[in-house]
This record gives sequence, structure tokens and C-alpha cells, in this order.
Amino acid sequence: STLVLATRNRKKIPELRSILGEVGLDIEVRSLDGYPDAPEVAETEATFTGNALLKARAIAEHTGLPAVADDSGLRVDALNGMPGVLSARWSGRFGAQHGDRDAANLELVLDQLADVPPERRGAEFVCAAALALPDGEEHVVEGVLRGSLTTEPRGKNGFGYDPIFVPEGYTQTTAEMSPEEKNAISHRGVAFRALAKKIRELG
Ligand code: ITT
Repeated sequence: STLVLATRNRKKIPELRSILGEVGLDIEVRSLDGYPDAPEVAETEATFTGNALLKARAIAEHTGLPAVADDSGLRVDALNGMPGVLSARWSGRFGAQHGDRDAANLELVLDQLADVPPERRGAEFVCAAALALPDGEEHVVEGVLRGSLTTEPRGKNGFGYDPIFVPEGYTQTTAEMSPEEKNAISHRGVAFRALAKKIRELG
């Protein structure tokens, strides 16, 4: 059977493909590339799970196929959990290439934490993984990765806030890790491995 990845973020796609590949699914995983008329879904919910469900549901309805979506972001302790669901839009930069947008977001968080000492630079990545079926059945799970924020970006891998995020128990940022190392511990890995059982049941 076939599963559609309901995301326009080109950096999430390889991570999702590799995580779903490792759980040994006998399923064809498609991107949105073949669906130029797929709707843009406004992330109007206040939670990661709410927004992930909105995105998965819209694409399952549009394609008539099971769809999975990822809504994710960074919660910073010293910013009372912000940017949270606003992570992709934090700097207010829209329409730009994802790379530029991500760099502006990361710089803004570093500026906001300029006076925050190491022991108060805790943060966590969160990922909600949603599965929606054309008949209306839905599942959603969350994964979290705790860590802390550096004062300077380090590393070229990954995307978004990876260059400033060091997972608890590690010294490298997630942008300095290989894709395999990151997927093994990441919020996205945790969430999609938990969802895999439901995906597998699609046959
Ligand atoms: P879609 O909605 O089309 O999937 P998006 O990039 O808009 O793409 P989100 O709304 O889920 O996705 O925003 C997630 C943002 O949170 C993302 O742009 C990054 O800035 C950040 N983020 C999420 N996962 C991350 C990760 O693994 N590493 C670094 N930053 C991450």
C-alpha cells in the first residue's frame, strides 16, 4: 500500500523516509511532489498534535490515501516554552527559502538567550507524528528530546535549530551528528517509531 508524507519541508523528508525505512514497513512512501494541487494547511491549532492532525487529515482527504504529518518545534525553558508551535515562524520570515528562514529563527533565539547562563539554557525538541486515513481514522503520538542550547551555531547537518541544540548526555549538536545518530535519539525518531505500529497495520 501507499503512504503520503504531508510535509513541504524538504529537510524532514529524508529523516522521515529513513526512520520509516528502518522500522521495516512494506509500504511505498510518497512525497507531496506528485500532488501539485494539495492544499496549504494553516497551522491554526495551539498544540503540536492538533497541527499534525490538521496537516495529515487535509492530505488524506485530498489524495484519498493514508497520510502522515509531522508538526515539530523547539521549546526553550528560559522563554517559557516558546517558540513551540511557532518555531517555523518565530522570526516572522515568510515565503523565504527554508534555509534562510531557519537561520533567522536560530539567530533570534540566540539573541533572546544572550544573557542566559549555561545552567539555564535547557530546551527540548518536540515532534507530533499523525496518521490520518481517508475513512476518518486518526492516530497521533508525541516524541521529545531534552537538551540545551549552545551560544554559537555548530555543524552543518540536519536543519532548523539543530546547530544550537545539544541533546542531554551528548557534547555534539544534532547538526554535528550523522543523520543516523540523530534519528536514533530524535523527537522525530521517537514519535514515528511509536506510530509505526499503526502504519504497519495498513498492510
Ligand atoms: P511542514 O509543516 O510542511 O511539515 P515546516 O517546516 O513548516 O514544514 P513545522 O511547522 O513542523 O514544519 O515547523 C517545525 C520547525 O521546528 C522547523 O522549521 C524547525 O525550525 C524546527 N524543528 C523541527 N524539528 C527540528 C529538528 O529535528 N531539528 C531542528 N529544528 C527542528
